[in-house]
Amino acid sequence: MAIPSLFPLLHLLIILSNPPFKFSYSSSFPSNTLSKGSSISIDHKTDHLVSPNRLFTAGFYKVGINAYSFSIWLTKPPENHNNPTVVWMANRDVPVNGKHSKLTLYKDGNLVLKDADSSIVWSTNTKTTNGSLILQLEDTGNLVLYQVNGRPYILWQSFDYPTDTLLPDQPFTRNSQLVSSRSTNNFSTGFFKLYFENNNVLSLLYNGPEITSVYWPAPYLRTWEAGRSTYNNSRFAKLDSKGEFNSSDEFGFFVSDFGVGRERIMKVDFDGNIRVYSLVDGKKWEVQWQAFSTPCKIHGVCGPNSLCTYSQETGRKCSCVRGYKMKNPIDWSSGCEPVFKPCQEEEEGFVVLPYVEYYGYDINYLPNITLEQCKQVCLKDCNCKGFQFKFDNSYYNCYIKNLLYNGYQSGFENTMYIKLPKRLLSSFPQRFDNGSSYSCPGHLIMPVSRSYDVKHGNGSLKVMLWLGCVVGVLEIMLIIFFFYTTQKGLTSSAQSYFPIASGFKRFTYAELKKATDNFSKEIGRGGAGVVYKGELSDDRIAAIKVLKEATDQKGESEFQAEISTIGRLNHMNLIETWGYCVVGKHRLVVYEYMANGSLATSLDMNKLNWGKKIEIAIGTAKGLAYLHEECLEWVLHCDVKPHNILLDSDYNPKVADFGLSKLFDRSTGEDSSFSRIRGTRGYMAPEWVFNLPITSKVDVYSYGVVVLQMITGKSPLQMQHISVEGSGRDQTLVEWIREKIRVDNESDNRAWIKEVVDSTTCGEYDTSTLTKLVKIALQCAEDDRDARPSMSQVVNMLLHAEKDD
Ligand SMILES: *[C@@H]1O[C@H](CO)[C@@H](O)[C@H](O)[C@H]1NC(C)=O
Ligand SMILES: *[C@@H]1O[C@H](CO)[C@@H](O)[C@H](O)[C@H]1NC(C)=O
Ligand SMILES: *[C@@H]1O[C@H](CO)[C@@H](O)[C@H](O)[C@H]1NC(C)=O
Ligand SMILES: *[C@@H]1O[C@H](CO)[C@@H](O)[C@H](O)[C@H]1NC(C)=O
Ligand SMILES: *[C@@H]1O[C@H](CO)[C@@H](O)[C@H](O)[C@H]1NC(C)=O
Ligand SMILES: CC(=O)N[C@H]1CO[C@H](CO)[C@@H](O)[C@@H]1O
Repeated sequence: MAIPSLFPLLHLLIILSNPPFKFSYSSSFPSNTLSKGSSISIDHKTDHLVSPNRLFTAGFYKVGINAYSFSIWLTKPPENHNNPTVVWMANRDVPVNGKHSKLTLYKDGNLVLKDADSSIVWSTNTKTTNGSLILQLEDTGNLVLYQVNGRPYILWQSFDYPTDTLLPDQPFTRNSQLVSSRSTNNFSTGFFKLYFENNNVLSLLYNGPEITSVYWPAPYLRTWEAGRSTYNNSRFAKLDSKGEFNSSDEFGFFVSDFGVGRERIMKVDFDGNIRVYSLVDGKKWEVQWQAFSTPCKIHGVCGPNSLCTYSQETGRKCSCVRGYKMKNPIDWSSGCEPVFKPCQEEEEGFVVLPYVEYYGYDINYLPNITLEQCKQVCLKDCNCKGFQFKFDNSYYNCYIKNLLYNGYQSGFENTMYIKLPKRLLSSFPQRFDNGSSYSCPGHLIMPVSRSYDVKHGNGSLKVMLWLGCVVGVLEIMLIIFFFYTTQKGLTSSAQSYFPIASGFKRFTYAELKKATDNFSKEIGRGGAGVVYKGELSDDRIAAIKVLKEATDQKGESEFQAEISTIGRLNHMNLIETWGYCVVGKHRLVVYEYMANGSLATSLDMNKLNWGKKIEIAIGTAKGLAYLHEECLEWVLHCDVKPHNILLDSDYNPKVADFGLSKLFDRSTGEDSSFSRIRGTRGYMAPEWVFNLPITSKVDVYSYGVVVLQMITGKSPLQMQHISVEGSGRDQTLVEWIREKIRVDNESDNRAWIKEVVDSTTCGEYDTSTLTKLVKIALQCAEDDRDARPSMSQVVNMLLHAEKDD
C-alpha cells in the first residue's frame, strides 16, 4: 500500500542526508573494492573485500557442510579466525555450493550471487545505464554499491538490509528489521524479529511456526507505561559509536561500558533477546546490555506445551509438561507434543504446577469459582488443554486455555492445571512438576495472563463482546495506519478523506471548523475540554470535543490516552469515536452525537420512566463491565456520573468521556500510582479520600451512586441539608437510604420504598425489581471496596433481577 510507494522517496532522503561523501577511488587496499564486470569467486579462497581499516571482511562464509553464504564479518578477534563474528549475510536461507559459486557485479548495475549451477540465489536488483560502478566495503562495515559519474551515488547498501546485527551508527529505519538466526550454528531465518511496529514503537515479535506475538515492550503494559511514545513517526533508531542507543519512540539506553572505544554489535540473538556486545581487549565479546534479564519472558522460547525455567547459575532451561514429549529432540522451538490423543473417550484428570504461569490463549474466564467447578468446565471442554487458577483480590479466578504457550515460573499465586488422561497421571515419571521445590520470591511483579474473556450465561452479550474486541483491535490498527500515513506529510493532498470500513478517520482542522460552523454550537463543557455539535461533510451529526490546548506534557498524554483507549474499545454501551484531529496544539476528538444528551439532563427534566431507568442501569453496567474486564485490558473510568452517561435517540445509554481513564493492566491489580484525585464529589469512592489503592471498584462505587440517584431522583450533592447526628457532617445519599431501610426492617414493612423512590417518575414500578435494584446499588456503594461486586457481577445480578419477576 502506501508504505512501499514511499520507499523510493525515503531511500532518496537517506542518500541525500548522508554525510559528506568520502570515497577513495584507488584505495591503498586493492581488495576493498569490486568493479564493474568482475566477481568474487568461491573457488579463490583469498577473494575477499576488506574495509580500509581492515576491521571488516566480506566474502563467502561457511555455514554448513559445503554450504556458503556471502557475508560480512568482523576480521577480529584474530585468535578466533575460524569462527568470526558475522554481521551481515546476503543469502542466509539459501546457502550456495562450495564450488563454482560467484558474486558478480554486472555491467547493467546488478550485483548477483549465483550458485554452482548458475541459478540466481540473491541479487540487489539494481540498474544503471551509464557511468562506472564500484562495490566497496566501508570502514563502518557497510557494503556499498556506488554509481560513479561525476557525483558518486549509492545504488544499494547492506546497511539498508540488516540481517540480525546492527552496527554502530547504522541507521535502523521503518524499513529495517533484525531477524534472529535459527540457532548458534544455523544462520537461516529464525523466529524473533526487531522492527518498528505500525504504532511507531520499536518492538520484538515472536513469529513462530504456529503463533505470533509481540513480547517487547511487555505486552501487558500500555505503550507509555513501557516508557515508549507512539508520537514520533520518523521511526529511526541508532546505536552510536560510544554505546548510546536512541530510538524515535523514546526508548534508549547506554551500554555498561559506555564511551570506551571498543568494537560493538547489537544483535537479536537466536533466543529472542537483544544484546549489545563489546569486544573486550580485542579478544572476547562481552554482553554490555540486554533487553531481557529474565529470558523466560520471551515468547515462544521453549515452544508449545513446555515450561521455561531460569536461574542465574544454570541459565534458561526448557522442559516438557508431563504427558508431552519433545517434538524435535534437537530444537526446542517446536516445543512438545502430547503422548496421548487429546479428547478421546478417556477419563481425564489434572497435573498441578504450582507457581507456574502460561501467558495468553485463554478461551474462557470464570471469576469467583471453586477449583472443582473450574475442573469440571475444563473436563467438559475438548479445547481445554489446562487452566490457570489464580487468586485475585478476594476470590479465585479460572482461565481456561486452549494452547499452552509461554509457560514459565512466576512468583505470583498462580497455579496451572494441565489436563491429562488419568492413566498418565500416576504412571508417568516425574519431570519437573515438583513445584514446591521452586524458590519463588512472592513479591516479584510478573506478567499475568491476559484473557480474551468471554462470559458464560449471556449469548448475545458474549457475541457483542467478542465483536467488540475484534472491531477494537481492527480499529486501533486502522488508527495507527492512518496516523502513520497522514503524519507523513507526503500525502497532504489526500489527507482530507480516508474512507475506511470502520469509519474512523483523521480529520483536518479546517474540516472540523466548517462542520461546527467555526465552533459556534457548544453543547457541553468539562474538565478536559469543550464539546461542540457539528455536521460532517457526509451529513453525520457529530459531537466534537476540543481538548484543552496541549501546553504541557499532561494534555498531550491525556489525548494519547484517550485516543488509544477509545480506539480499542467498541461496545454498544460505549460512545463511538469517529475520528480525531491533531493540528499543532489543537487536539480534537470526533464522537457520535447523542440526541438525548446526558443522563444528568434527562434526570433533571424528569424524562425517564421506570422501564427506561432500569434499561439505562443495565446498559451502563454492561458498558463499564466491558471497560473493566472484557477486552484486552482493564480500563478505569474514574469519573462515572450522570453527566458522562449519554443517551441516544432511543434513550439507550452510552458511557462517555474517558479523558480521566487510566488503562489498567491485570498484573498490577492494585495500582496506587494515581497521583491526583480524579472524579466528581458525591460520586467518588472512599478510596480516593483515604488514599487507598485505586481499583476498578471505584467505578463500581460511582455506578452505585448513579443508580441510587436514578431511583431517588436525588443528586448526591443535594443531600447536604441532612446532617449525620453527632458527626458534624452531611449525610450521604447512600447513608440516607440505608437508614430508611434499617428503620423499616425493624418494623418489618416496605414503607421505605415509597419514601425513597422518586415519586415524580411516571410509570408503574415493580416493587420486587426495585427492591433488588436498590440492594444491588447499595452493595456497589459499600465503603469497603472488597464488599462491592465487580461490574460484570452487577450485570448478571441485574439481568437476573429482571428475569425473576
Ligand atoms: C537450519 O534450519 C532450517 C530450518 O529448520 C533447516 O531447514 C536447515 O536445514 C538448517 N540448516 C543447517 C545448515 O543446519
Ligand atoms: C549518462 O551520464 C551522463 C553524465 O555522466 C548523463 O548526463 C546522462 O543523462 C546519462 N545517461 C543516461 C541515459 O542516464
Ligand atoms: C523524532 O525522532 C527523530 C529521530 O530520533 C528526532 O530527530 C526528532 O527530533 C523527533 N521528533 C520529535 C517531534 O520529537
Ligand atoms: C463469590 O461466590 C460466592 C458463592 O457463590 C458468594 O457467596 C460470594 O459473595 C462471591 N464473592 C464475590 C466477591 O462476588
Ligand atoms: C523433582 O523430584 C525428583 C525426585 O523427587 C528429583 O530427582 C528432581 O531433581 C526434582 N526436580 C526439580 C526440578 O526439583
Ligand atoms: C539513552 C538515551 O535515552 N539517550 C538520549 C536519547 O535522546 C534523548 C533526546 O532526544 C535524550 O534525552 C536521551 O538522553
